[in-house]
Amino acid sequence: MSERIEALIIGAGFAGMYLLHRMRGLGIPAQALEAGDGVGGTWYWNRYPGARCDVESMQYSYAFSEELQQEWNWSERFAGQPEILRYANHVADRLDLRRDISFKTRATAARFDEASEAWEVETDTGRRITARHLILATGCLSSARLPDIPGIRDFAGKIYHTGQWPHEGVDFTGQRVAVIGTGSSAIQAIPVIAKEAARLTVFQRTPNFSIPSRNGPMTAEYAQSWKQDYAKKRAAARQMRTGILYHLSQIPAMSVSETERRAEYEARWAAGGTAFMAAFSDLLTNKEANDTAADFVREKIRGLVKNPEVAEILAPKNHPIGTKRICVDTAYYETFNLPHVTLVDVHKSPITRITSTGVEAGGQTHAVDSIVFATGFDAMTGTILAIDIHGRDGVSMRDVWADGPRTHLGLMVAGFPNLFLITGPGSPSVLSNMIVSIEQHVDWVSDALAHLRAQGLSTMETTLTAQEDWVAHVNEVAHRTLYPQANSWYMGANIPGKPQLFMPYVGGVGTYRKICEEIAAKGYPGFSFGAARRAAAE
Ligand code: NA7
Repeated sequence: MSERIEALIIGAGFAGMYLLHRMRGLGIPAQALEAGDGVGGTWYWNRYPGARCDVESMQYSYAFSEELQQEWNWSERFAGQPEILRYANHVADRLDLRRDISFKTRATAARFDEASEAWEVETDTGRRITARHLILATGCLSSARLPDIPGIRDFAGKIYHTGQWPHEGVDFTGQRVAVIGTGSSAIQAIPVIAKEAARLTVFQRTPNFSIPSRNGPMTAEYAQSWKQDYAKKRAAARQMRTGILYHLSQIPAMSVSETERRAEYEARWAAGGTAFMAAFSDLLTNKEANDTAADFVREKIRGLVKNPEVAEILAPKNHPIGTKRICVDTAYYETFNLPHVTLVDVHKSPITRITSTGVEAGGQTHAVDSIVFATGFDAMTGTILAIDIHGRDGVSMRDVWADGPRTHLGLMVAGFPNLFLITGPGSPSVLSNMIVSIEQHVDWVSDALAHLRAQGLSTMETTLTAQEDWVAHVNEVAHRTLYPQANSWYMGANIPGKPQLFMPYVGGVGTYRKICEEIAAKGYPGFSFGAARRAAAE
């Protein structure tokens, strides 16, 4: 027997939680399914040592409730994973969300039934749910990926993935540890693991640019400067390119002297964080400008790492700075000065296999007790396609997206009525402050459902033409930037065989919001609606 519900939400991270809250406000019966046994999404799964947000705490939080944002106190400039998870749990308690969330339940398949105009959803617990609306709040980085290295199963020690970290934590004291990968997760984890491990061997395939976080305790003055003016500051952040309020320079890098440029980079390096990339207006569009920022960071790396050969391996040269997710660290480069930390250049010495005792690379076996895979995710599409979704005429999402994701606004897919994506491919999503983008998407979807109700409509879907226009626009805007020059997970390049196209929308959070708002205000051009069958028959 299938249960019936008006709106079914998949995922109880920040998107799923806010959706539940909005649905209640609209009087739309809704429930959420969550694979984990708690709320928090990304922050529930990514419990690796050093996991921390790279958006400042005062900005990485919900803005929809003045009470919530006034009552919560962050302890650090950049909150760590445990604190963000505590915040998520606080919100779930405060809004009494858990009663509508089924934990340890993963959606496995969803089929649109044309007769009833509803989604029939299957789960791994055997529960079946029929829902008028299906909303995928599944996150952009939730399908952790182990690389296809032969012999992984032969390893006699312990294997971990940063994105599926054991809840009880891991004590590496006295161990020989390998970390494979040097993306954001590894860059955060390596300095912390190095403090415990007896030996740490880092396997780097592609070096990444990282900016010091300058993290520290939250001061009462700084917190107050936000809290007393939250509404205004949040409104300003929503108009920013990244959804983060910081000083975004309007000056092109090459329009100032080298001395001025350096001074600006030095100031941003000293201030710390991703605002480094906002030092000049054209760092992501002009290669010559970008080179000046990249050279500056490479110079810093050479200054921080004592062994010049190791520094050279750590200095990224194969992509413009910022075209792979810029990392934010605490003492990452300095960790390679420690005598028990070794860097292996996988580019020169490829990993050939995992043996029972360690990692074999470049003809040498590195004996270890534990291997940490910090090898990333099947980003943006992996978790959506893990659900076997069939829309009108039984068409499969996996087929429709065989050459890469196609959406209208990252919100809907042609042929899949009443299926909404939160921060889907084609929206700013991972290029932005995720909570800002989540709130905007949830509000847009909630308004759309309210519109359906008010008009007595039962289905909403994007037209194919609107979708194809949006896909072309996303692509065109991306190719005006340097982003496509990197083999990044934004491009799907980290998954062998995954179609390569630039998935997030680089047009900016403010611009994107305006487009979405205009569409809603004009009565949703580019979307088609179906009248409720019963109403039509009457
Ligand atoms: P990322 O950024 O995808 O990083 C994964 C890292 O793992 C990256 O350095 C990869 O090198 C490396 N990798 C992947 N497969 C292999 C194999 N087979 N051998 C060696 N190295 C490999 O994931 P993160 O978890 O760090 O960060 C994801 C996002 O989460 C981050 O941007 C934040 O938004 C939060 P490659 O670059 O592919 O050569």
